[in-house]
Amino acid sequence: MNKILVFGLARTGISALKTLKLKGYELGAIDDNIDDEKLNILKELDVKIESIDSIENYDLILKSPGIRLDNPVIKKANELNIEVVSDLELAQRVFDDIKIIAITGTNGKTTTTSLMTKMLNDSGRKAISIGNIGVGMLWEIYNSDKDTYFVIECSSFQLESTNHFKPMYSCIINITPDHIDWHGSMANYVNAKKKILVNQDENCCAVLNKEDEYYEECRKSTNANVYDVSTVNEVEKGSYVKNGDIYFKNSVEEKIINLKDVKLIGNHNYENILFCVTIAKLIGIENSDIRNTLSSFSGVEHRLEFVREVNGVKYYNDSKGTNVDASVKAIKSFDNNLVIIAGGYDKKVELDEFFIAGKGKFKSIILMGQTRELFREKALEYGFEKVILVDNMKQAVDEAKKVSESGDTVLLSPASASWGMYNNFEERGDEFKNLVNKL
Ligand code: UMA
Repeated sequence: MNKILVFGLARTGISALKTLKLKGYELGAIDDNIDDEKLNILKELDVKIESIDSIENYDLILKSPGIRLDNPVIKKANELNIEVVSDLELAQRVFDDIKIIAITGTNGKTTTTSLMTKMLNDSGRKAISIGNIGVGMLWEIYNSDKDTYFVIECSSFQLESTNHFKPMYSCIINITPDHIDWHGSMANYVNAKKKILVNQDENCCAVLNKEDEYYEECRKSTNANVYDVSTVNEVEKGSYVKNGDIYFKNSVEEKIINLKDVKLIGNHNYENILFCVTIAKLIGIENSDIRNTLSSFSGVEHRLEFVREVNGVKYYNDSKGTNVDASVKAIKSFDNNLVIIAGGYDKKVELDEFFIAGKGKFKSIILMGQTRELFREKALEYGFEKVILVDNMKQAVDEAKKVSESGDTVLLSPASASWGMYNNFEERGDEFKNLVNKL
């Protein structure tokens, strides 16, 4: 593996090029949308730009997650038997013996990753959050000390292009329909997620959600030492909620904290916490340190984020609600009188659960983006009458202000990706917050 072709020149690609250059690899780069900025970076790094006709000169291709497997370059690489991997896989090949806590799941990845990192840091250990959380991982690892824990948020896009990835600790928080447009089927999506634990052995630990539909399937796919979490029932080995307290049990049951002392709210967040508690205990973090972190951690931006109260109306930004399940979890965190803003890029998933969760809660439904007509049809099918279609976020916020009254909550939780209107959910959430702050 001496000659590496880096495909995609954004966060993943640039982070990789800088690292691999210093590590002494022979490098080339390729991108379907090359521009002056990218060319300048390549010039600075002294890396050659390649085309689809010159890929046979390389031993391996590093694929950025946003490039589909049916991209012509990837198809040609497959024909030529050139291995194609994501940065998850490459990180472990380039750096020996790194301490990886790999976290995946349809929802809760970012919260769990951030909380895990904070728990490690608060206990005096070195740890950073990398991966799908927004940070190209190779450069971060290169610049970190050897004893650092790398808490990696792993997307299905990154996991699907791994072959030997073997983290010391893995977590699958939950698996519900998402990215079906990308993976082609639910089965393919589940298989991508399972890649986080298929190579783990008995020296590794996998933490799984006992209440998840795919729990058994995941459990059967790994040789790791498995720990369970559940907010519903006691588990034999792992973490659980019982009578309002969080417990961890390996051989002996230990009470960790009462839920009243935990800052995050919502059952989905309690699940996220149980994953972190389990890993923390396995690493040897003291209960008092775990408690300190749980009583101070208030969550991440764009996830059920309170923005402001205007004339008695509370505005929440849940732009990270990029799929139905994430938005259902957000909706369940409120009682009623919700003015919901939804819609965006079409991921070809069923929308029913969104409206089932909104029954008796949605006062008005404001819809935007590519999926707005699909949402409207479903809303009418489920008997909702106040449905408003808008063209952009400004109109959405203006309409929300018009239809809401004191005591209501306006919630942006689109149940759709932001693509088509924005580059990412952060931009969408930022625009929402700016508009709300100007009301
Ligand atoms: N490109 C091509 N051909 C293509 C597609 C893209 O050449 O067919 C090029 C583009 O011109 C661009 C680069 O590839 O230069 C973009 O690659 P990318 O989309 O993978 O962007 P990165 O900045 O490297 O971001 C990726 C993740 N993006 C995706 O998975 C789509 C980021 O996740 C991640 O934070 C980052 O790596 C660092 O690890 C974002 C995301 O939206 C947050 N993830 C999805 C999600 O959470 O739902 C999975």
